[in-house]
Amino acid sequence: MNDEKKKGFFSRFKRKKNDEEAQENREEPVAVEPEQETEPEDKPKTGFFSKLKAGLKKTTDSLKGGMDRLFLATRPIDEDLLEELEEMLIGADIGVQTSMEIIERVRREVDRKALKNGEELKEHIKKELLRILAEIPNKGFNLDHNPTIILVVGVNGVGKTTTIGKLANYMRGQDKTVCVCAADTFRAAAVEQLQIWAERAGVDIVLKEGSKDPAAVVYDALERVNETNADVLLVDTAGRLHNNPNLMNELAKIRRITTRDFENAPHHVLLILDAVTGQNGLQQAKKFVDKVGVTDLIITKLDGTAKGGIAVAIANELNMPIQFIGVGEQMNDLLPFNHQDFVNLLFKD
Ligand SMILES: Nc1nc2c(ncn2[C@@H]2O[C@H](COP(=O)(O)OP(=O)(O)O)[C@@H](O)[C@H]2O)c(=O)[nH]1
Ligand SMILES: [Mg+2]
Repeated sequence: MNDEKKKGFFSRFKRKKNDEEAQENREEPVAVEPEQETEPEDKPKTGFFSKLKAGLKKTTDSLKGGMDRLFLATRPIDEDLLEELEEMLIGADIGVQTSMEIIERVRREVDRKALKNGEELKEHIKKELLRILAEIPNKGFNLDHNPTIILVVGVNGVGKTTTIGKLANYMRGQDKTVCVCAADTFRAAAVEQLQIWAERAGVDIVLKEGSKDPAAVVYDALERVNETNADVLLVDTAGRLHNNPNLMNELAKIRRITTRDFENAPHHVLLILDAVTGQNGLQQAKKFVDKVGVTDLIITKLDGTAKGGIAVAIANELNMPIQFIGVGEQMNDLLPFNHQDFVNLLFKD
């Protein structure tokens, strides 16, 4: 594990404690069942890696056939191979733009005879994907502000409420006191759903029975956080269609309210994206980025798609860091995103 990776990992949840404790956090990012699996030798034995592996299984299974054909030491790099490679990358939903970018660079390497065969090509592709992900500006998902105010946004059904439940649980595991705010007042069921998650995660919740005014609920939540000195406030929001101007105005209003009460708030605006929706989600995502000042991404439902490469396309095309990924519906199915683990797993032998 190199220093860059360590740094990225630690900066996600910077704590003002000593390194030893930080190391403990790194060992157990989420409480997961240990599994009987062989992990790469350079990996610490944590449930984290096997959970990631299980979450990406559909994608790795679908990539495997192509890799077995393409990445062979005996296979010279010619036009046929590059065409198949492009197909494979686009098939994994890495996206046309990102795939072309990679192929372009591969061609350059081939031209200067730096790549001789499929095996070397595989290493090069991994390097390219890592470069793409590493070049995305990323301040890390720190919770340094007291309180840290986090808005969670995205279209309907992408997994906002579920992810808030998982995040609340995760942060509690980091010894943070968390409060969640039910500002999706659009549907009554949304409030109930968040209540269930808050109970599961054992965190405080602010809601307003029968209210149709999300800003009013947020206002109450800010007051509560002030009173209770909670470390983190997670605000759930409604996710009607991205092209509904009212939703964007509502989100902008929520933003303003938090800024008025707390310096530099909101400290994170998390855009939740559903991996199953693939490229379609990307167009919608751009609207949120433009309109509500998204700072970080969380990609959900990676367990439900064979096209997990979408994570790379999304991060690259939005030029935004992915902080977590969702790999299931349970509380522990949220993993801090680490691009090295992700790329290594996609291109594992
Ligand atoms: N398989 C899977 N399902 C998920 C994940 N995240 C959320 N879901 C499911 O997606 C559906 C919509 O989630 P919800 O949180 O209500 O979305 P919201 O409308 O954005 O708040 C629910 O059935 C969740 O259980 C994930 O990472 N994997
Ligand atoms: Mg919801």
